[in-house]
Formats: sequence, C-alpha cells, structure tokens
Amino acid sequence: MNKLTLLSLLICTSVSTQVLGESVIVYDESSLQDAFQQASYNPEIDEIVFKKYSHISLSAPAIYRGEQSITLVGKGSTIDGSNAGSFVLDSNLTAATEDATLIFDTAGEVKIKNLKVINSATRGIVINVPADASGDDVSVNLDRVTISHSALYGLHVDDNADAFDDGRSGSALGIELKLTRCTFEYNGTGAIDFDGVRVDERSHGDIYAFISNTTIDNNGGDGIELDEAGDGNVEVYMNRVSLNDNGFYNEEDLDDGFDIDEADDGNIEAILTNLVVNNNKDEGLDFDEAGDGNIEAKFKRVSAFNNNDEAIKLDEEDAGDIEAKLKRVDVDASGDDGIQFTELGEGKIETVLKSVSATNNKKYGIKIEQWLVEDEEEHAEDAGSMTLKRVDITGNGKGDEIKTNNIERN
Ligand SMILES: [Ca+2]
Ligand SMILES: [Ca+2]
Ligand SMILES: [Ca+2]
Ligand SMILES: [Ca+2]
Repeated sequence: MNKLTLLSLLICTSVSTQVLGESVIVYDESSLQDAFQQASYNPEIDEIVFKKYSHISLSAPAIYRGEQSITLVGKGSTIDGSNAGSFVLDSNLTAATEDATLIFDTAGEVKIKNLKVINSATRGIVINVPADASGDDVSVNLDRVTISHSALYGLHVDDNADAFDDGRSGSALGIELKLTRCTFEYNGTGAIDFDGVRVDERSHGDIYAFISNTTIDNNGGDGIELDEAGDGNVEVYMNRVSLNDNGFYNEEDLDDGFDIDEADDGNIEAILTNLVVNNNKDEGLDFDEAGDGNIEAKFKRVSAFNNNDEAIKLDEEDAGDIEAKLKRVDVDASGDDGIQFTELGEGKIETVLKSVSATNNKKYGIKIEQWLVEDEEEHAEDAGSMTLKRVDITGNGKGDEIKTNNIERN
C-alpha cells in the first residue's frame, strides 16, 4: 500500500468513527443517569461529555451495561458519591456491596478523562468484567482522574467471579490498566482491607499496568494491589509515582504501599522508576510470586523511607528465578529489613545493586536468600549471584553486612 492510500484510509477511519459515535451531554444527576442508561442500550453512544466543571451529587450508583467502548470526558467535573449506595458489614467486619459511585459492567474499553469522584459511600469507580466475556483484554484508561475519600476501594477492576474475590474463577480475558496524571487518596477509610487501586484478575489473562505521574497516598488498605491468579503474568511499569502513607486502617493487619500477588503459572515483571514510597504501615513494595514463573524487577531512582515492615520485599516460590536490578535505590528506617529477596523452590537469584543505600533499618539493611527448601542445612542448588557497586549499608540493627543464603558475590 502506498503512503497516500494509507493516509486516506486513516483519515476515512477517523472521520467515520466521529460520524458513527454519538455523544451525550451531562450536567446534573438526572442527565448523568440518563446518559448511562442510554449508552447501555444504544451501542452508538460511545462518549459521555460533562459540561465544564459540573458538580453532581448522585443518590444512587450510575451503571453502564453496554458492550461498546465508552469514554467519559469530565472537563474538570466532580461527582460526589456520598449518597450513592451502601455496604453491610458481616460479623468479621468484612464489607459486602455491589455498589460504587460509577459502575461499568462491561468488557468494552473504559476511558475517563479529567474527572473527580469524591466521597463515595462505597467504592469510587468499579469495572466488573463479565465472567463470560471474550475477545480483547479489558482496557481501563484514566487520565487526570482523581478518586478520593471512598469508604471502600477507590478504583476496582474486578475480573473475579466471586463476590468476596476468593477463588480462581474469572473471565478468560486479561486486564490492561493505564493511569496517567491521576490521584487516589484517602480511600479505604470505611472498612477493613480496601485499597486506593485494586485489580483482581482470575483464570486466563495477564494484568498489564502502566502508571505514570500519579499520586497514590493515604489510602486505608494498600495504596495499590494487583492480584492475579490462574494462568498469566503481572507486568507493571511505573514512572513518577508516589506511594506514601498507605495501609493504616486495620491496626491488626496493616497494609502496603504497593502489593502484587501473583499465583499459578506466570511471572511478575516490574519496571519502576522515580518512585517515592514512604511511611507505609506494612511493606513499601511487597511482591509475591507463587507457582511456575519468575520475578523480574528493575527499579531505578526509588526512595523508600520509614516503612513499618520491609521497604522492598520480593518473594518468589516454586519453580522460577528472581532477577533484580536496582540502581539509585535508597531505603532508610524500615521497621524490618530494608531490602529483602527470598527465593524458594527450584530456581536462582541473580541481582545487581548499583548506587544502593540501605541505612538505619531495624534488622538487616539487605537480605538476599536463595533456598530449595527454606532453612535447609546444606545448599541443594548452585549458588545465586550478586553484583554490588557503590552499595552503602550503615546503621542497621543487625549489622552492616549483607545477609545471604547460597549467594555468591561476583
Ligand atoms: Ca481473566
Ligand atoms: Ca499467574
Ligand atoms: Ca515461581
Ligand atoms: Ca531455589
């Protein structure tokens, strides 16, 4: 195809999309509820546009049930969800609800721009992936969105068929989450274990998350938790993200800045740059991989101060390796080890630490342990390796040597 043909094709496509798609304008509760209803039944509506700086209080959740991709253009508007739904607590003080301020029951792409969702009585924004969905992965794309002061989750992307997010059943799809210039703060302040951002992915499919220029602070549960089970990976890229002061709600079981739980087949791949991870009530970064699969971590320019447990913790179990490259990473004043890598089952650790400091931590500054079986008396595998350049370990409670098991220094 020559360039001109390609160009005219592109123009035609973009023109025809504009002609086909219909917009609905919203400015108050009834126009917003109408717009969600209309878009649910009319597949030609693909855009809901707010009048500039609208302030809308909802008295019930707004629910989208269409199959088409939908875009909300917020234009600086605010939705107050303080009366949109409710939740009940069971005897364990676990909260149950189907509600949220904005609910998307769809596998279509959800795009939201320049909108605030505040004071939700339950969850802020929820995307429920239908269990029988097929086709492309679910795509959730938020730009300049603030979700704050939700009683339960701020943002919840839910591919788990179980109401309490137990078990392994979910759709065959994966989840792509893109967050740019967003803020998630003061969520999870109404019940135990509700995060600023929570993704539950089950059955087949990966979690792919791209997060940049985003603030995830002061949430009662984890700042962000990516929870994947069944076949599939967690692949996450973060740049310029703050994860501070999270995890305070449940004093019996405090929470993290950033929690990844990956189970069954699949890897964790995390490329994190320019992160600030301070004052979280459990770990700062807490990544757990289980089943076949590796942890591949590249962290650059990350600082993690005053976290109550480890600042950075990688746990790999069953078959698979840990490959971790840290450059310009500083951890200080953790309530446990500063940096802790633990590898269990078949597999090795390979790590490179360059310009890394681990200071004033309660236990070890850095602990790197490779086992076949934890606490085995003799090494049953070839040793793993660590390469160290400009590593500063001072002021740590258990001394200033790197604590290792079956790791050789290159
Ligand atoms: Ca899935
Ligand atoms: Ca998996
Ligand atoms: Ca593994
Ligand atoms: Ca091993």
